[in-house]
Amino acid sequence: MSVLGNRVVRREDPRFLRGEGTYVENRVVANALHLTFVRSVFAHANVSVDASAARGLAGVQVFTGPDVDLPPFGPPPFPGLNTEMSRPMVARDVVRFVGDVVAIVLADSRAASVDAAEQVFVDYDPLPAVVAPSDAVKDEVLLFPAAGTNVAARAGSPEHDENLFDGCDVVATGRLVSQRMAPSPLEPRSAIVEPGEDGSLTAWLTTQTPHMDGFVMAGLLGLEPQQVRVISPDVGGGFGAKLSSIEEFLVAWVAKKTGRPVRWTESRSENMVALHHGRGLEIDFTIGGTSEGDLRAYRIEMLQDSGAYPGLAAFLPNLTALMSSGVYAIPRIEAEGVSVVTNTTPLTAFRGAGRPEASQAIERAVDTFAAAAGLDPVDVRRRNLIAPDAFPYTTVSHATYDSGDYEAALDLALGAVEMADLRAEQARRRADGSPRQLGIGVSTYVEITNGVDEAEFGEVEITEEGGAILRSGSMSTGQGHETTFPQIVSASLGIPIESIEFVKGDTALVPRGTGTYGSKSTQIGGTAARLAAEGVAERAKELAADFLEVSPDDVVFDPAGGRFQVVGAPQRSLAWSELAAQAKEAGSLAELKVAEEFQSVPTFPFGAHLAVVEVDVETGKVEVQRFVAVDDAGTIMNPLVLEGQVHGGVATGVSQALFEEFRYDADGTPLTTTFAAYAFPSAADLPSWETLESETPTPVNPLGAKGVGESGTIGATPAVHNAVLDALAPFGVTHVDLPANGENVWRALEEAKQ
Ligand code: MCN
Repeated sequence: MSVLGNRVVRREDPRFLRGEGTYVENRVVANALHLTFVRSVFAHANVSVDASAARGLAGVQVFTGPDVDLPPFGPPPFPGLNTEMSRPMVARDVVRFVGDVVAIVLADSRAASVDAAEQVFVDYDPLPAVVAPSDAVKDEVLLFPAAGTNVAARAGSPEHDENLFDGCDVVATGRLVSQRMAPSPLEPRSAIVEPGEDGSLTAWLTTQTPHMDGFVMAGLLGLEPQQVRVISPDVGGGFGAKLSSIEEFLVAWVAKKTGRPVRWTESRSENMVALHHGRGLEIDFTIGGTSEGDLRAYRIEMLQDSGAYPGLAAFLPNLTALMSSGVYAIPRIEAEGVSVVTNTTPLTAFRGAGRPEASQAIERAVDTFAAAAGLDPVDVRRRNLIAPDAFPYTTVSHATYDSGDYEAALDLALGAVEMADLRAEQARRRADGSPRQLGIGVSTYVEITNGVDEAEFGEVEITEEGGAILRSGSMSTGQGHETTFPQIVSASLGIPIESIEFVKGDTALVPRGTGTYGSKSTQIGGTAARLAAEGVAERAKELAADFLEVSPDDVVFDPAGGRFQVVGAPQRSLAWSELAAQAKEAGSLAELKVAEEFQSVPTFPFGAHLAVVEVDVETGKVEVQRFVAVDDAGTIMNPLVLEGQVHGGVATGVSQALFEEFRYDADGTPLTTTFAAYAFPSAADLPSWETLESETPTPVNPLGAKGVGESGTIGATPAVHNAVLDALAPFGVTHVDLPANGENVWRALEEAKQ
């Protein structure tokens, strides 16, 4: 039986559980300079920097804006982003958020560099700050006066069809604010950059994208790409936010400038303001349909907070628009988005990136419509789901879904609970006026992985012992690739996974790669590994035929046993170890090395989540009592790893529904910069999830796999949000802000009373 598809225990876990992982910060470097960034404490101000006192300290060097001869860091190369809003690598005259870099301080120890940073005096002349996107869009206070606007990008079309809701008996409106979140990886960012004598650099980075970082770093510093080696060892979570950022490039610039190794590790509070945030999208929705429950039209108007410098988030409303139809066949959709800069931490991709927002909006919209029409929200969903025989299916929002069975996923989730009993218990509590009301919420979702048709690299090489080395351009920041990728190769070669070395995250050892984001690794990186393994098996068959002195047509390869067998002669066969030994002797071992690149269109994972919550209507406190998750990511490589991904994803999704929100005061001062103030949940705050398996292969890659790394997050938030509102329905509450817990629930109840 193939190892693929089995619950193989993660190979990397013993290392992590014993504290034996190797992170950037663990690296011991002789003679290193320790870097501390001096960061703005004002959200918007003109600044002048006096570094003379710090520069007078023994062993201390300081670089301020004018010292750093690097061009400003522009928005990523997505269409439509305003290029007049670039970020100076070190602020010169003006700072635009609390956390903007104003100076770089170097010393021989971390303590000395932190102390010296306190001797850098920054004179702030405060400017009015604009914090709310709804204020920024008025263009009264401009972050980039030369641009003449705060608008960083637009999505969709501003044109409205006056007749969009024609023929709708029921039209409902609502608002969804997908609040700003701090990605909060367990491991904050670290960078060590070591200059070589030949002018090259070796950069140890906590990153999801080593190859891209090396490429950008070389370009910025005027080096050839091959002069920069990026090594990304174990990474303690990325969640979308550990992409190229200015800090790592500044560490590299300083290392090149001083000729000494330079190291930097951010503190938790620094990470909370400096690592880019996620979400921050406001959506006003209108949904219309017939009184029987057929959805006919849907419109969303989006306002995206991009933070002080437009990054990936400024582009994300395009993705939200693309996925706006969700799992439903809606004949008319309009989506319009505006992204604005504000005096806050820049926003980027965060687990789900654009797709959670789409599903949060459509799933709230469907429940809002059902309430307005007096229909059961599950019935409305069922009535409008895209049928299983309709794939490939192109939505009016221009996404072509590859495969799916949305009703089967919904039925699976519903089948896990006794809905009649739950509704009876809910009715009993409503009738009794119990302070602890029950709510049941459902979401059915679809998302997009490998959203921009990317390609990934994979190479398989047979070792002289008959094991294999797999080199992958994908990167793992906790997703378990060290287990699942060798499983894929093992299934094609019959070499046990223990004998497959997995190499990733080092640009000197892996020639190309895109890294990890958009839950694309398995479908493209995994497929590249599979194709490379098959290529190796093909070549090996020819060598085996040579050694066995028969024609290649007379050799069959048995991938289960890892053996090359002469047809009709059971005693004549070669195992990998025998083949490799003979190939080595014959000087042909190098032939057993194949590199592949696999490119594909996106895939569309889907699922259904169901939440049962108890809401204390006196305090607003919400507790999740049950949570059922069906997440279909096509063919499953490893159910254990997949469940782990769903668990983590659901935790993030539930946490957005109930706990986390990054907040600022009206002046742009962040209020939630520690885990004491930012409600990041621990395992104790979250219930056990019930995950149910569903497997609908995609036709777009030979593995049949879609992505799963973000799915749990995308389905979970609206299920919990809907459940809380279901509990509050008898009180006349129709809207509660996220996180839908505590104060926000209490406020919604108070407002409804009035
Ligand atoms: N898998 C599987 N069967 C499938 C699909 C995936 O067994 N049909 C397995 C894969 O082989 C892989 C894991 O599940 O081991 C996730 O695979 P995939 O969905 O292809 O996603 P990526 O590996 O590209 O991971 C990226 C995704 C993203 S975008 C974020 S954000 C996220 C996430 O993964 N960040 C994470 N999961 C995370 N998990 C951890 N621990 N830490 C993060 O930072």
